[in-house]
Order: sequence, then C-alpha cells, then structure tokens
Amino acid sequence: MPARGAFVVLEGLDRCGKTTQLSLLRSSLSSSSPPTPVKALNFPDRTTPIGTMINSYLKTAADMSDNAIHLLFSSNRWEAAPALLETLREGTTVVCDRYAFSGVAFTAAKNNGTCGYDWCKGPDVGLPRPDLVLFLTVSESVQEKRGDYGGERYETRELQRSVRGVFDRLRADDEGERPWKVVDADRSVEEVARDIEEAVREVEERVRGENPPIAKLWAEGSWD
Ligand code: Z5A
Ligand code: MG
Repeated sequence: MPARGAFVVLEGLDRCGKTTQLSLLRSSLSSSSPPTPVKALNFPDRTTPIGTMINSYLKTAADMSDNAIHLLFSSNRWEAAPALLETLREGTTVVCDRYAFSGVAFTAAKNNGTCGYDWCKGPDVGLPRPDLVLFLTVSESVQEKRGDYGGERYETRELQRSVRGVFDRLRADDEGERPWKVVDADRSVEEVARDIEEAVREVEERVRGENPPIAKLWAEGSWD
C-alpha cells in the first residue's frame, strides 16, 4: 500500500485568488521532478445535479431558504467524499478550492436566527478533515478591485464583512486541532504562489512520511 496523499484546502473571502492559486499549485506539483500525483477539486461543484441547483441559487435564478441552500452545499461535499477518500488512499494529493469552512462562513454570516454557527457546522461533521487549510486574506479595497466582483448573490460588502468574522471564529476554534496557515493574498500572484507551494510541499512530505489516518472534520475518529 502506498502512503496516502495529503488533503489541502484553500479558503478565503471572495476574490482572494483561490482559483488562480489552485491552478498554479496543481501545475507546479505535477511538473516537479519526480511529479507529485495531484488532483484538484472545487466546491461548489456546479457540474452535479445538486451543483446545478446551487448554481441557480447563486446566479439568483432560483430562490430557496437559507437552511435548504446550506444543506445542498453540504450534500455537494458529501457526494464527492467517497471519491475524495479513494483518491487520497491511492496516494494522490488533493488540492481543494473552498470546503466546509466556506459553508459555515457564508450561511452563519447571514445572521438568520434559524442557522447559527453551531447549526451550520452540523451537516459537515465527519467529512474528511484537511491536513492543511491555507487561508488567503485579502483587504476590502483590494478585494473590490479584482475582476467580476459584485456579480453573484453573496458579493456585497456587508455580507463579506460578516463572512470575515465567521472565518476568524472558525480559525480560532480550530486552533491546535488542525493547521491553518494564513497567507497574505494582497500581494502579487507570484509571491502568494511561492508561500502556498512551500507550505504544501511541507505538509505533503509530512503526510507521506507519517501516513496518518484520514481524520474526521469536527469529530473524533478517522476514516481508516
Ligand atoms: N459558498 C457557500 O455559500 N457555501 C459553501 O459551502 C461553498 C461556497 C463551498 C461561489 O463560490 C459562492 O459560493 C461563494 C461562496 C459560496 N460566494 N460568493 N460570493 P466560488 O468558489 O464558485 O466563487 P468564485 O466565483 O470562484 O469566486 P471566488 O472564489 O470568490 O474568487 P477566487 O477564486 O478567490 O479568486 P480568483 O478567481 O482566483 O481571482 C479573482 C480575480 O482576481 C481574477 O481576475 C484574478 O486574475 C485576480 N487575481 C487573483 N489573484 C490576484 C493577485 N494576487 N493579484 C492581482 N489579481 C489577482
Ligand atoms: Mg474561485
């Protein structure tokens, strides 16, 4: 049995550069010598039937209660979980654009009395837990200057401020449990990419050396 792959998640506010960095990271890992087997994922995955519903909601073509859309975002991760586990177990590193942290941050940020912080975490409890969460920070002024900002449902200054607050709480609550690394994403694409690659190579090496079990998110126990 080969050692399992590492599971790395890129999180952060809108337009911090997650998708740009994920693509650079995948290329640099797969073109290294020897190449690191790597697979990229992103959430929401808009290509599945559940993802199609999420896409309609984000594009404001469909409306839904805050609770219902939250559960769909979570289902979209659970439907991907078996393949994610299999990929990690066969020794491939998975790099993922957004995960359950975005799920909690965006719904809890709405401050709707029926979906508070703890309720929001519930549906994602037990998913495969990342070995590393890279949290890309971006200042409000930089965020608003970047391409296409303002086109989708959650892209308002007020909601984004509230999302920032929930991400800070998630990071603080996970302190010591799983490494979050904060990366200043106001800098150039190249500078951000350098820091990300360094952190990912480090965790990759550790996971390959120690071959730890795949832990469960916000829960005891492991998937093995
Ligand atoms: N959501 C949720 O509510 N619940 C959930 O469970 C999940 C998500 C998983 C869509 O997500 C929405 O779903 C999102 C959260 C919510 N809410 N909103 N709004 P998405 O991931 O599909 O969103 P997106 O459309 O990909 O946007 P994004 O992720 O916010 O952007 P990004 O990936 O972080 O940035 P980017 O596309 O790489 O870069 C944006 C632009 O900036 C682009 O023109 C780049 O060329 C430029 N860029 C990037 N980096 C730099 C640097 N360093 N310097 C200068 N310019 C840069
Ligand atoms: Mg993106």
